[in-house]
Amino acid sequence: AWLKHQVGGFKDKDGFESNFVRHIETTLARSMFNCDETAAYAACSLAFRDRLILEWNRTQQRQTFADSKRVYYLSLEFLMGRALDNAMLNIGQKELAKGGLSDLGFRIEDVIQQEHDAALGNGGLGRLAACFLDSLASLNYPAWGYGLRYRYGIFKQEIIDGYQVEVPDYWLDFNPWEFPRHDVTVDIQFYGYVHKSTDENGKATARWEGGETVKAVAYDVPIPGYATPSTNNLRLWSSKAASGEFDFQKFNSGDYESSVADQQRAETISAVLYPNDNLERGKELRLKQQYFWVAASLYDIVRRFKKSRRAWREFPDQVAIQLNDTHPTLAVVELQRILVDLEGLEWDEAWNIVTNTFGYTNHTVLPEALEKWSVPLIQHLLPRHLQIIYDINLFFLQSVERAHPGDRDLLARVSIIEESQPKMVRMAYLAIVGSHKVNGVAELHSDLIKTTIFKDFVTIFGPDKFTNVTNGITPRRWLHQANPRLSDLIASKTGTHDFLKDLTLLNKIELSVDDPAFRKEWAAIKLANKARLAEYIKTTTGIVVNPSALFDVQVKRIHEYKRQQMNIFGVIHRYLRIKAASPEERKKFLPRVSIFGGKAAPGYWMAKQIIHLINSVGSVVNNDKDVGDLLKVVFLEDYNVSKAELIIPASDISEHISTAGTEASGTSNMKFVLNGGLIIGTCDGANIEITREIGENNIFLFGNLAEDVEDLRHAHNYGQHTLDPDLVKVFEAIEKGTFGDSKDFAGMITAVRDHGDYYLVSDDFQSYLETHDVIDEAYRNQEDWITKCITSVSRMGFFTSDRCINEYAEGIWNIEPLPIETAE
Ligand code: DL6
Repeated sequence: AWLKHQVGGFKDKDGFESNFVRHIETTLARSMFNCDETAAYAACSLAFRDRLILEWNRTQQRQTFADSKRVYYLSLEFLMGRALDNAMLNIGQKELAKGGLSDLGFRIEDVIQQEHDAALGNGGLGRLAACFLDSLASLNYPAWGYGLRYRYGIFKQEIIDGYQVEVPDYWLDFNPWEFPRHDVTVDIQFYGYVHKSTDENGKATARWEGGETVKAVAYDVPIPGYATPSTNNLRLWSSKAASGEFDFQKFNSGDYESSVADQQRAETISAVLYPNDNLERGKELRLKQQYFWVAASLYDIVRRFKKSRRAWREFPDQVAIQLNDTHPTLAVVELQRILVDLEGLEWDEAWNIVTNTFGYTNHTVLPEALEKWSVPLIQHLLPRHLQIIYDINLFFLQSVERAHPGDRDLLARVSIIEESQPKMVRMAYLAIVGSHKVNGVAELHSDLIKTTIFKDFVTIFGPDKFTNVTNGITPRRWLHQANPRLSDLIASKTGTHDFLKDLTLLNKIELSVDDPAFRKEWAAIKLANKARLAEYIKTTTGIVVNPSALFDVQVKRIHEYKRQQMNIFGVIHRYLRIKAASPEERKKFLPRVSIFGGKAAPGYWMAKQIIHLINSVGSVVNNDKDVGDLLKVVFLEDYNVSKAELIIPASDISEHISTAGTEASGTSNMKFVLNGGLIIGTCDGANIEITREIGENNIFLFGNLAEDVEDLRHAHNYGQHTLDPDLVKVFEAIEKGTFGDSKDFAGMITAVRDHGDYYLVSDDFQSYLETHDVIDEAYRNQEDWITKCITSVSRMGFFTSDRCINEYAEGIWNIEPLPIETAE
C-alpha cells in the first residue's frame, strides 16, 4: 500500500520543483526572482494540493463504487490547524519537499510558518473532530465530515496591558485547501407556516412553507490519510442569499443599502464561530447556524443515498451519522421530517430509520454547557420542527408511561420539553431519544453521565445504549509533526516509523530505557525543544527564560473548572516563599518557568480576570531581582494548534488540574505525555486512564476525588469551610496590592472565600502545593526523570485516535475500512 501510495506523490524532487515553479509562474503570475516566503508557501501548497486532488478523486470514486456504509461526522467545530505540513507528512514527502525548497532557496520551516491556522473551533471538542478526520482517512474508512465554513474562526487574542483583547480572525485571504463547489448548493428555509391537510387516502400530511430561504454552498477540504492513498472529504457549508447578489428593484430605485440587506443577512449565518467553550447562550443566530448546517448536510446525505435506489429501510445500513455533542441534534428532527413529510413514510417506520442512523457523543456534564432552546424561538424559526419534536416527545413519554406506569415524576424528569417559563427543548434528551448509542469520552465521564445527568435514561433504555469511547489524538500531528526529532529517535529504536500507524509499537522503546546513548539523545531533544520555546518567548514577550529551568505548562481554554486560578495562586505562593527566604535558602529553590496560554470567552468575566492576574503576577515576579531565574511567569498570547505544536514538546510538567468530575476527558494531557513530558493532574477525565497505562509512579496526582465533590460543596454551603492557610496568605498578598489594584482580582478571591468555592480550590490547594514540591524533588534527579518520561511514552499506545475510530466503527457505526489495492 505504501509503494502504491508513493506513486500518488511526486516522482522525485525535480517533479516537485517543476510543479512548484509552474505554480509560481502561472497560477500566481509571479517570477522566481520575485518569490518571497508567502509565495513559496502558496506554490508549495498548490503543488501538494495537486497530488491530493488526484487521490481524493480516486478515493471518492472507490467509495462510490464500493457502495458500502459510510459515516458522516457532524461537528460545528473542526480545529484543523495548518494543512501543508500535515499534507507533506501524510503523503510521505516532507523530506523531498525540504530538499526541493532548499534548492530553490527556502527553509521549509519558514514556508510552513506562512500558513494561517484553520481555527474553526474553540478547544478540545473541535480538535478531537480534526484528529478523528485524520484517523478515519488513515484507516481507510469511508467517511465525510460536515461543518460550517466560518468566515471568522475563533478570535485572535492579544494581550494589551495584561488584559485580553479580541481581534477578528479573517483566515480566508488565501486558502488553497478548500474547493468551492458552486454547483453543490442547497436552499435552506427558515420561519414561515405549516399547512396541515389530509390526502386522498385520508392520511394527515404537513407541508412547511418557509418564509426565508438561504443558499448553502459547499466548500470541500481534502483530508489526506497517513501512508495510504485514502483522502477523505470535509464538506463545509457557506451561506449566501438565495436571491442572488442584490435586489435589483431596490437598487434601481436608489435604495442601495437595503438592496444588499438580504445578502448580508444570509451571509451572517456562516460568518462567525461562537467563541464559547463549555457554555451555551441560546442566541437565535446560533440556532440558525445549527439548522442551516444540518439541513444542508442531510440533504446531501439523502441525495447520495437516493442515487443508490435502495429502499428507505436500508438507510441505516448505508449511513451512520455521529452527532458531535448536541449541536447537530436538529438533524434527528430534520431526517424524520424528510422521511415523513417529503418521502411519505409512516411515522414509526421513519423513526426506526432515524434512531438506527444516529449516534450521540456527550462531551460535558457541566450544566451551563448543556444545550436548551426555547420553545417560542424554535416555533418561530422552525415551526414544523417544533411540531415534530412535540410528537417525538409524546410517543417517547407514552412508551415510558407504559413501562413505568404512574411515575409522573419520571415523566417530568425525562420529558424533552422542560416545563419552565418559557418552555425549553432539552437537546441532550432529544439526542438520546433519537440515537441508538450514546457515548462519553473517558471512562469516568461515561460513568458519570450514566449515574448523574442521564441516569433516568439508563433506567428507560437499559445500560447497553450507553457506552464509552475514551478520546485519543493523532500521533501523526502530535508526535511526528510537532516533535520530528523525538519521532525519529523512537524510530531508531523500533526500526521503523510504523508506530505512527500502530501506536502500541511504542512499547518497544521500554527495552532501551537504560541505553545511555538513547537517554542522552532523549534529553538533548527535550532541551532543544525548550530552547526553541525560550527563543519564541523572548521574541514575543521580551522575557528571558533559562531552558534548563523546569518548564511548567498550562495551556488550554481559560475556565474556572480547569482551575488556572489555582495554578496562579500556587505561583504566588512560590513567589512569597522565595521572597521570604534568605539568600542561602534561595539557592535551594529549583528554577521554574510557569507558562500559561489560552483564550477566555469574550463574555466570561472571571476567565478574563484570571488572565489579568497571571499577567500582573508575571510583571512583578519577572522584574524582581530577589527572584531572578528562580521563577518566571509567562503568558503566551493567542494559543492555537500551531502554538501547541511548539509548546507541548517543550514541556517538563504540564497541568491538568480540573475539579474532579468536571473535565470530560482532556486530550492535551495525552499530547504532553506522548511528547516526553510528565503531568500533574487530578483524578479526572482521561488522567485516570493515563495513570492506569503509564503507572502511578510516572504521574503526579493530587486532590479530592469526584465521589467526594458533592459532599464538599454541600459542606461549603453550610459554612463548614475553613480556607487553607497558605491560600489565605496568597489572598493577603493580592489584597495588599502586590500585583496591582486588588479590586481587579476581587472576584477571584470572593468566589473561593465567600461564594462557596464551587471548584474546590481551597480544598485541593495544600495537596497541590505538596505535589509541586514532590515534582521539584523528582526533577532534581534527572536520571529518574528521564526514565519516567521514556517509560510513559512507551506506554501511551492506547491514546491514539486510531483506536477511538476503530471502537466507534465497530461498536457504534458498524462500518468497515475500504480495502486499498496494493502495488501492482
Ligand atoms: O471530548 C473532547 C473534549 C474533552 O476532551 C474535554 O474534556 C471537554 O471539556 C470538551 N467538551 C466540550 C464541550 N463543549 N460543548 N458543547 O468542548 O470535549
